[in-house]
Amino acid sequence: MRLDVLTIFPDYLAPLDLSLIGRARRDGLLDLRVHDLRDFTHDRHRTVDDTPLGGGAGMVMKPEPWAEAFASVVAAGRAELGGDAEPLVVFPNPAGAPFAQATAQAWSERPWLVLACGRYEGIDERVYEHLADAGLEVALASLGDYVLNGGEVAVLAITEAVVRLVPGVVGNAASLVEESHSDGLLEYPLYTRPATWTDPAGAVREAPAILLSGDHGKIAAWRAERSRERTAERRPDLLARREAPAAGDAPDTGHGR
Ligand code: 6GU
Repeated sequence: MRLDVLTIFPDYLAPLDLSLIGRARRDGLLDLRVHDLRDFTHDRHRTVDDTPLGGGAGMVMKPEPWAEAFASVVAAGRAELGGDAEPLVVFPNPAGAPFAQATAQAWSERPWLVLACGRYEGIDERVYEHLADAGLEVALASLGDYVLNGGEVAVLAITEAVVRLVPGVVGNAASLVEESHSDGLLEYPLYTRPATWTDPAGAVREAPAILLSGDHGKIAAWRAERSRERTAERRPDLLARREAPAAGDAPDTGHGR
């Protein structure tokens, strides 16, 4: 998979050299390039923002550096990936469609994502129109109902959620099957040795005996029950949705903006 990240803070993406993502890059499973948006400016101050037309607080990202950056990154990607490769262009944005596990799954099956980090109050709206008119597929994705200062932290999260689903990145693919959200429920509680543990306060804490029974059918049933119970308690919205999926629940898979 190829990932191009556009940002005015390339250093923010340094953690993508670490851990599982770093190993995927070194193993050739992930070709990740980070580009500095300011490299696509032409003035002495490398200006990427200006005051909002019509007035108001904060600054807006200028369209010209974005258009130049996309032209460059998309042309390079097409040349390197060959003939018919086309990117999905993702803008992390609190006003986007909710990014969910199904979004991560869909995007992990794509050959190429361009992740564009906005800052300040946002990006000039004409950039989105221009990209759509140029025939690019554009998606706005939100991590949740709160506001970050820019798209960089969201890109770290989206990249990790997506890349770990690329075949070969997580060594034991079975570990992706039963985790939280893979079936719309939260994961059951986990235990390891010692089966009897005395905590620092002196309390003796036993792991559930059924997990030591060796009866795999009973263990699976117990875990399914705990998943359901935990989801009802912590995320009743997920249970309701499983029973009656509503319009707007369908995670965005990359169409529209
Ligand atoms: Cl994707 N971006 C920003 N700037 N803020 C957010 C977000 C994204 N998701 C939640 N808040």
